[in-house]
Amino acid sequence: MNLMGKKVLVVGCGISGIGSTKLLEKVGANPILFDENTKVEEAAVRQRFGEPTKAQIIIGSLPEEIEKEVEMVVLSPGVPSDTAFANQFRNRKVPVIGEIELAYVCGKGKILAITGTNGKTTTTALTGKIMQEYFASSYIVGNIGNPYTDAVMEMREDTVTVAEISSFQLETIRTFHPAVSAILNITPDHLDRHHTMENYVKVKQDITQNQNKDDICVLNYEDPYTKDFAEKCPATVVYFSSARKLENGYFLEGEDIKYAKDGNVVTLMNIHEMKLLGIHNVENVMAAIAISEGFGVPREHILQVVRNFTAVEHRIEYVTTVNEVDYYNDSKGTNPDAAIKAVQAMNRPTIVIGGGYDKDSTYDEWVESFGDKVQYLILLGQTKEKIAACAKEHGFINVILVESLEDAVKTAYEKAKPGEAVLLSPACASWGMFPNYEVRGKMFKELVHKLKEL
Ligand code: UMA
Repeated sequence: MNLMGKKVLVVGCGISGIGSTKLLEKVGANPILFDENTKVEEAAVRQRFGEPTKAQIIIGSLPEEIEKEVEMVVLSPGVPSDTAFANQFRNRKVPVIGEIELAYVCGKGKILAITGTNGKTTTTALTGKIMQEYFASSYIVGNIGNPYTDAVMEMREDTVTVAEISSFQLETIRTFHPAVSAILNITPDHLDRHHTMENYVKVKQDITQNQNKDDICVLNYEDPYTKDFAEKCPATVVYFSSARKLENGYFLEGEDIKYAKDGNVVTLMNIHEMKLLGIHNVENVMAAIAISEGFGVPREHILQVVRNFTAVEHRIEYVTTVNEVDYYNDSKGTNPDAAIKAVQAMNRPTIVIGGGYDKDSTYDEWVESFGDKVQYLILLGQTKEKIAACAKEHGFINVILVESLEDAVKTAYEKAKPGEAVLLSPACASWGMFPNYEVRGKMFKELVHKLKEL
């Protein structure tokens, strides 16, 4: 794509918008960075560039004369692609792409791309580590928190990029073509953005849209949406399963992870050799092994990295112990399914801190998963009343509503008995109270560490 001299409108002044603008300047384009939120401050955005920029920054509304001159639009993932704003450009035949597509067309090397409702951060981090310790040049990018565009200028022909790709990012790909893709699972999430489950499933499957049979797509045999997708998938499918023996693919049998080819089975490792906990992490590990072997990395190298790999920050992350109570940060538990997995991973009475931004999720299954394990549910944010009503319907009455994360931690501290656990696992996005789940998780950890001073 020749971007030289092109007037490109970049929408969203977050890390993707800044990454896209920097990259566009470096490849000779003429970017204009735009954000609809009037609370965004131009000076602060310029500071976040960390280097001088000639790009014009517009906050609030876009002047008509600029709108008319735009030759291409790059959307940040948080900007929905089906809005009147984006459509006015499409109507004028102005290409509208996303940050991932921009990075892909400007980048070099091979891409391994991972999506799914849950587990994608851990799988991406693990696959990335396997690649980083094997190849001379490799990057871990995408929804994990490192904009793909930031890495592009450093890329070489032999670079291997491991990308965590969200459904938001998949809305605006066009030629993005991973050598290996993975769809780990699909459960309801982001329905406020994608409107229907059907749309959400379709957009996840779009990760394979430019793949062919020379490429690989790793799918979860135990998830109906991903299992059935094999029939339509344009790539060669490799399955993994945590629940049954497969004729071909990676599977868990007893405590062993095994691989079968045409019914010939070899044992790869015992799950107790892993430092990661929980069955969902066994699935993430199997997916990472499948992706890496599919890409040609030797098995022994892969297994060595798996054995040493520890949990990702904000994903059932142990924080500390105060008064014999263990505190866990699962701020990345931003939907009910992820939050259920966190409850399941706890092996003692637990106080859960939840609630946040409303994504039109339902919380019944989450509350049902509490059983006798969850002692109290402390709720904050936009969804607190909705979740409290749901808990009541299911007969769970130990619900406490609070106004802030600080109050939530204090309340949990007061209620917790020695030997119990406190788990921040909100089942909701952080938006509204925090800019992202990382800020929420970091604040939780700070508040927990402060409890030691009481
Ligand atoms: N904005 C507009 N118009 C809109 C919507 C947003 O102008 O219609 C502006 C906002 O005012 C804001 C900016 O866009 O200033 C924010 O852009 P963004 O939301 O795309 O945020 P980034 O900082 O660029 O971060 C994005 C991802 N954010 C989202 O998808 C919401 C990050 O994923 C990702 O790590 C980053 O790109 C790098 O790739 C976060 C996330 O919550 C972690 N992802 C969701 C999830 O995991 O569930 C999908």
